[in-house]
Amino acid sequence: PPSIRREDYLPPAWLVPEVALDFRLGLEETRVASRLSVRRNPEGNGTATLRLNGDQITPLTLRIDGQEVHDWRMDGPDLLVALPGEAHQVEIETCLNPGANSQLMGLYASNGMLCTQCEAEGFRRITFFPDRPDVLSTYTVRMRGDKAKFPILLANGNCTAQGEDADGTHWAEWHDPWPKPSYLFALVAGELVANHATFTTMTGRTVDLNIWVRPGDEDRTQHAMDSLIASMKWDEETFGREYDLDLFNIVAVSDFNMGAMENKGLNVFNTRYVLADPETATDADYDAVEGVIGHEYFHNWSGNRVTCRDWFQLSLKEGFTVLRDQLFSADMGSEAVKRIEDVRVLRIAQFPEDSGPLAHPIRPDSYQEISNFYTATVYNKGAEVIRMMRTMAGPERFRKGTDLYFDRHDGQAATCEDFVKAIEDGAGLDLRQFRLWYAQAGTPQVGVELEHKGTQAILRLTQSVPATPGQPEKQPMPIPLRLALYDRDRGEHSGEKLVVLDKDSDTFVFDGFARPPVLSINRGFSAPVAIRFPRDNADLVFLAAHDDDPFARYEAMQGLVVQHLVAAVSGQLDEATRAEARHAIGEAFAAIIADPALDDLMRGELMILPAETYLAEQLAVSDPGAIHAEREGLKRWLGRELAGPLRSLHDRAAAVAYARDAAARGARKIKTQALTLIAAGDPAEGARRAYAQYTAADNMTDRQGALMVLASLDAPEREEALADFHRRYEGNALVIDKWFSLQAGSFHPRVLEHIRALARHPDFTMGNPNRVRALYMAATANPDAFHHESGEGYRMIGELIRKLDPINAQTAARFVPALGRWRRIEPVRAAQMRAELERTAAVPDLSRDVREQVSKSLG
Ligand code: HT7
Ligand code: ZN
Repeated sequence: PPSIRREDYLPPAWLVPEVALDFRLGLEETRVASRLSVRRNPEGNGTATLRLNGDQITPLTLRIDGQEVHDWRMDGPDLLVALPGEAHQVEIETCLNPGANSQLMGLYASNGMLCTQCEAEGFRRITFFPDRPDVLSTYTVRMRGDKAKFPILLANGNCTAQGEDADGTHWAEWHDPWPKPSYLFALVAGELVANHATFTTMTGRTVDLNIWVRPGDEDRTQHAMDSLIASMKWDEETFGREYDLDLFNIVAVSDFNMGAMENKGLNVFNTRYVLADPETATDADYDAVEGVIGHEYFHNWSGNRVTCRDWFQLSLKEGFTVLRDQLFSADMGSEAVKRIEDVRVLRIAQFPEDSGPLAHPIRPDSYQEISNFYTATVYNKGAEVIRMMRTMAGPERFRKGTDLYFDRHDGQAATCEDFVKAIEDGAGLDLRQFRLWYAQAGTPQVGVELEHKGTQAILRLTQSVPATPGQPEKQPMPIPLRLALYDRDRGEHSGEKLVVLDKDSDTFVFDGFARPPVLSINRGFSAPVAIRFPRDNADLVFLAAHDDDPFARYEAMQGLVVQHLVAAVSGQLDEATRAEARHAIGEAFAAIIADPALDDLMRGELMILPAETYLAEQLAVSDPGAIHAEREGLKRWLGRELAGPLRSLHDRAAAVAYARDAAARGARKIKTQALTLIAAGDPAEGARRAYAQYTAADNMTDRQGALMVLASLDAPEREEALADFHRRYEGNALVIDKWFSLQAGSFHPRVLEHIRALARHPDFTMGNPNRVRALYMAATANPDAFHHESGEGYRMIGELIRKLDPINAQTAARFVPALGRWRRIEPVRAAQMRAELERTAAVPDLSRDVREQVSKSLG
């Protein structure tokens, strides 16, 4: 398939100021009549040909200014028609079968309900249109359908009229006054009930809020509603952004390709990010609901009021909105814990992407299929890049920049360059060199050396940005590093500093140190870089115990373990060094368990061992089996060494009653962490405690945590608890997803056999992305399964991709990057991974989504 290139951007030749859509709704047949008012764009190339994008649709009729015409032609999936004048009315009819739409893009059926997903290019599966984000139109939508099947009819904006007829149908008309690109169009029809509330905006307007779900689910929507109201208030207070319609609707659907969609005034959500109650949702699920509700709501300004000029600018809305949702969640809970969680996600999901065959800048230069670019790089690294500007400017000046951005570009389709310029002008920063962060892929490696001479601490920093596909040479980028130098006797520092490394290498001198200080660097993870700083265990133990930056404290703990495990898997450890490192780690763990100044949420973060993917990232080529064995070996050792303190911790946490406050959530977090280590050290004791935790649980966090531990054990309690869980939650799709994930993610010796059996379970279906992800994403993330030395895990994922591709290409393509990492894996496994990619590449009718990912992964 051809690549679309950023440098080829041309403004649209024709604009569409107004659109009227008329839907006759049916699950098997929906008729769509569209009327587009089109006019020539003075900034376009003057062509008389109007190009209307389509995808798997054909025009039934085409009228220009009321007259049926036949001299149109198709150019592949697109419809071309020549228009003589400056402005015309174009009317087109199409006919769709939503029930047969398994790709879940465009108009589709989900559990008897009709709904749409148009980002990025789904609108062209509904009707012919210039389906590009820089064509903004006001929409009027009429829809008619069987009242019994579709009692609720929703679209963007406000409902302006409705009625019913004697034939059992009813209709509604919706009008959205805000011009928007087609990707923000939405329509929903079905049997739904609402949790309703109101919000009074900063200027005193009342907004009606509805969260629509299937009857029976309404009791699980209050957390989503509270999160929505908190988001609306937070955006007013933090970014000065007020909601701009009288109505805000959210609809939850069970079949959805991603998390949620920010359609103007009518957000559509995966049920997973709406429904929550203590019995069925974990604390992590609650946090995810809050974060995604906030994220979609914040898009109303960062995405909808100011949208993207073209899809290369995706990070303009996604990177910025992720930053906004991260700041929101930090304000709602623990800032320190949220930062650690966000960095963990970045390291597990984005760092491997940035160092593999699919690496791309946050503003890509080309793509074949845009759906493949909804990546951790565009989203999470995009957020980090904007966060760096905020760090350099400080929050107040950054706010001046964002105010200027919203003022300047309200109602426009903007670029990343527009954003940077507004921050530059509003915050008063010079961002000339900083723009490289938008253009260069790859995670910068920052080398650190600290020398002590007389009373001076001399800090030497170097940077190198690795070569990535299509970018062999890189230039140095400005890297803001927050740092502190600790007096190791007093355990204090004399103030944090911000240095900006903007050259290949630089030296910074700090005076006033009689003894060599301990360096705390990249505090708060001020830059998304990899720090290369080999250091003594003693310094790391010092920082893990003393650093007043919670992230740096976490980082020291991680460093201690990473340094040890990387040396262990590289075969560089003699027994004495292993014992010394384990001792240091054990001491640091014991201190964390005992530290009365720590809250349990933070204690829980400090006790999380680095992920295996992050460990693999430290090595040019890794053996996943060796990494897994060493990491599990350390867990076993910690479980035995700290058996007493871990049991006391588990007992203490188990005595805390269920509540949603931070203290009780912290107790639940450390409860399962303690249990995991106890089980590693003593499986019989682990099984006994886990089963007790499972049966006593009055909430999903405890129940899932206990079941997770049991799922990895070869104990009789395992089968009993798994069977009970399935019985208890039969019919609750989101909880049954957990049942699939827990088993696929387990370290049970027969995990691959279990996964094969689960794929044949009557509850498994390829038609529901949540279920597919529950089983197979968990399997892909499980080194015991995916990297099994037999190669069976790779074969399973290869088969999945090929089988799923014709059903849901977007979801299938998301499994390719795991196989695409073959170059970084030891040769025997690498050959097996590559073979699966080649087998997939040989399939003749592969989707564009999978084809792009596979060919780049092999290339
Ligand atoms: N902006 C939304 C993107 C999205 C999407 C993209 C491709 C295919 C399906 C999709 N569903 C939603 C989600 C967001 O970032 O808010
Ligand atoms: Zn988004």
